[in-house]
Amino acid sequence: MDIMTAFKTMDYGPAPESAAEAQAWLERHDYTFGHFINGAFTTPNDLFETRNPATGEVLAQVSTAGEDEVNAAVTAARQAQPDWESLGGPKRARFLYALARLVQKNSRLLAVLETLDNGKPIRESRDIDIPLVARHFYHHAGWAQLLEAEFPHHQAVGVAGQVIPWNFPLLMLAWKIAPALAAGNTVVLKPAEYTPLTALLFAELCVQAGLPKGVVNIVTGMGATGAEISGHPDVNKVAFTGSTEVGRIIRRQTAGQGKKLTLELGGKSPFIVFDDADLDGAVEGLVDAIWFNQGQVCCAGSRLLVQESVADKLLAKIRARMGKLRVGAPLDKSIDIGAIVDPVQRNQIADRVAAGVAEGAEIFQPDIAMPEGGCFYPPTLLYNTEPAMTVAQEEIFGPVLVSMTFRTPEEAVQIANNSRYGLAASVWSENVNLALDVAPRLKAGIVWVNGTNMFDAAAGFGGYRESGYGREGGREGMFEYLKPRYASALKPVKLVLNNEAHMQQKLTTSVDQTRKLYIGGKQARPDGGYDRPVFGPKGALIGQVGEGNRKDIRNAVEAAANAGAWAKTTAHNRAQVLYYIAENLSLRADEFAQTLNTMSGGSDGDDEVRAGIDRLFHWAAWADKYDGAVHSVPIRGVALAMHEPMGVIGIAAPDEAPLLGFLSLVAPAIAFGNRVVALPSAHQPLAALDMYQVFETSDLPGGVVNIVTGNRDALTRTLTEHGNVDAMWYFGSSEGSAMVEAASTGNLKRTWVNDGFARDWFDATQGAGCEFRRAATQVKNIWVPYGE
Ligand code: TAP
Repeated sequence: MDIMTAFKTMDYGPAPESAAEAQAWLERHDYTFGHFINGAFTTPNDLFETRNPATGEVLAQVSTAGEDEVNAAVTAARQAQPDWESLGGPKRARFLYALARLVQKNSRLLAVLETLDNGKPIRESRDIDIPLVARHFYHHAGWAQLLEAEFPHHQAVGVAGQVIPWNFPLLMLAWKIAPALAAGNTVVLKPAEYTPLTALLFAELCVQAGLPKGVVNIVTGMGATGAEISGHPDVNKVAFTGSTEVGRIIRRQTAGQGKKLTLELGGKSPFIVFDDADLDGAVEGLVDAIWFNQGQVCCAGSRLLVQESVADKLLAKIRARMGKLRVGAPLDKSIDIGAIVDPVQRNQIADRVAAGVAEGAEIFQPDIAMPEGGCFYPPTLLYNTEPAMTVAQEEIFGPVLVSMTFRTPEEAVQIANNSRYGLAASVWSENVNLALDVAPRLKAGIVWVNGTNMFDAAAGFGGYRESGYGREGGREGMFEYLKPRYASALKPVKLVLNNEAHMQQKLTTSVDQTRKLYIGGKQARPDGGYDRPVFGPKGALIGQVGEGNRKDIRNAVEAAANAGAWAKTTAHNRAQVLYYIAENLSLRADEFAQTLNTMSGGSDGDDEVRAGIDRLFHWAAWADKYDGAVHSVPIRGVALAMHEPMGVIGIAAPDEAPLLGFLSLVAPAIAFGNRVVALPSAHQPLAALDMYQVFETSDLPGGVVNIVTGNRDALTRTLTEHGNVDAMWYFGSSEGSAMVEAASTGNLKRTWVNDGFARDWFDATQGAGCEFRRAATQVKNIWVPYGE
């Protein structure tokens, strides 16, 4: 083509990136790879192929790790961990810094290899994925440097088992490995079967960086290999990114194993366009939201919600823009949309689109050139859809935008939140008041205002609801790889004489007072109409409490859910109520001490009441001081990290310190705006129950704290399985902890359990440390770029 013709047509010419270096690297390895265990590659065995999805050609053969290989990797990580941790943060920082430098030095090779293996456009791997990988290692070199000062009283968790998906192979590896190493953990990581190559190249960089043997181990394989890692008894922490379905399996598998768990799962993120938005800007935003990485992005803006008055105009602009998208060879620098990772995925996308059309959605696909061969799918718009349709509820995980309309901001929020997911959201409006009013109301871990898909190592990433829990990046991400130092020294809870056993005894004494349940701010008779006796240490009947059942739990959860105004009241008001509760408890201190002594047979009830009052003061003081942050992210604008309440928290209070334990859990929960359904100590419930009289006189709105007694294990299960409970805290036996973790899988609620260990509730760190603040809140990051 001559210059004049090119000028007249303004067509893009081909601009292919060379694959020669990546091919040479593959050739050096004879196109065959073993696992990277204890600092060296193993002899390849049990091979499977990894292919270039753009052409279908086989790139290399990779080994499948079975039980033996995973054992060897975990053993290597275990042996390396103590020395790695005791190196100290500043020395570990040097290694992380070296890895960051090596990623930068090899960035072109890494980008090309990523594009070959995954099919994503080289523009994205070169300009987004790999720079973010380097950024992640630099950022976490910083955390390693500052660890002792910034995370006092904490230590590494131990060996981290990490399983990642195929959509951002090296970036997900960086999100997992960098914080783990910074905190002093060692790792065993499995990349996805479709995209193992950059992880194997990264293993070589670990050797070049002089990383001690066994600190990083990479094993390849399929889902079964992932399951070997997540279920391994010697793995202390599991970090998983992938589908909600597999996340659930891992939650169930690890229940009761005492492992720390983070799940970064799927999403169906809303992209909300108000009528005053810059529509052209929003269209470009959509290109990034849903056609970035072929839409194979967990936080893809896959649900377009557009205000009805501008819907036709915006959809016309979107159609026109779609007609200009270039689908083609991913190594070509001028294409927008590359290949879908595998034919299995492409077929799944096609099936889901067909199902949407069958459900009544209308479809638009632009008339653009599609490559011949390879695994490609055209950019697609499904419109005239309804919020209840499957395509509006379930991930398609491809370049498919599903559009619907709304009339008012309230309706936009309602439709946006009508999802089991809660990963990200994007809000488009030129009215800052509107955008910043809507952002906090969206149930999502990340909200972008007039932007989308902005990521940075300094800002935590992670979801609400069934998009998983835990954050990756930032200070909050570091906590996921640390545990409090005192945790290693805890002793198992002492088994107390079970109240149930006493119940076989004949009731010979009568008591004059029966404590009721406390639901919605009112004392309530249990639904079943039965009471249960409470016995003193020598078997004497000392009181009766309500025999609550499933119905009572449901009523209590409903009351808690209806008390949502508590989250919106000012922190100052919440503090005042807590001060008032403390004051009213202190007026009745002697009476509470007497009840505690009667229940325990001891004489130190007054110590516990005093400590309980202090605890209430402590959390009253904190109510208006747990500030968020403004992250230092590389945009012209701000990323605001806000601490939001979890919502409704179920609390099964401990047997040890039955009043102090109860108050130590309920007080931080309500201080930060949560509502609570609490189950007091099973065998010493009376003092905690008497708190309802204190609550009633302390201006605590009805429904903020609800108390139900009865068969604690059965009530705990009902509470944990309840779909409207957002988090469950359990302090009891190891069996109970396992049950709670297993039963939480329904709505993937956050759990906080004691694994059967007793803490010292009188101790300031164990009974009121920073983990209470973190358990009571979740971080929402709101990105607000600015400038004309
Ligand atoms: P999954 O099928 O869940 O696979 C993720 C990883 O888990 C892969 O390495 C997979 O191995 C492995 N795996 C499969 N079954 C397992 C089991 N029973 N136990 C342990 N590991 C197991 O997800 P995917 O299809 O690769 O990725 C797409 C999903 O990831 C989407 O839902 C997306 O939203 C989500 N995602 C979320 C995020 C964040 S940050 N929230 C980021 C990226 C992706 P194989 O590769 O061999 O199957």
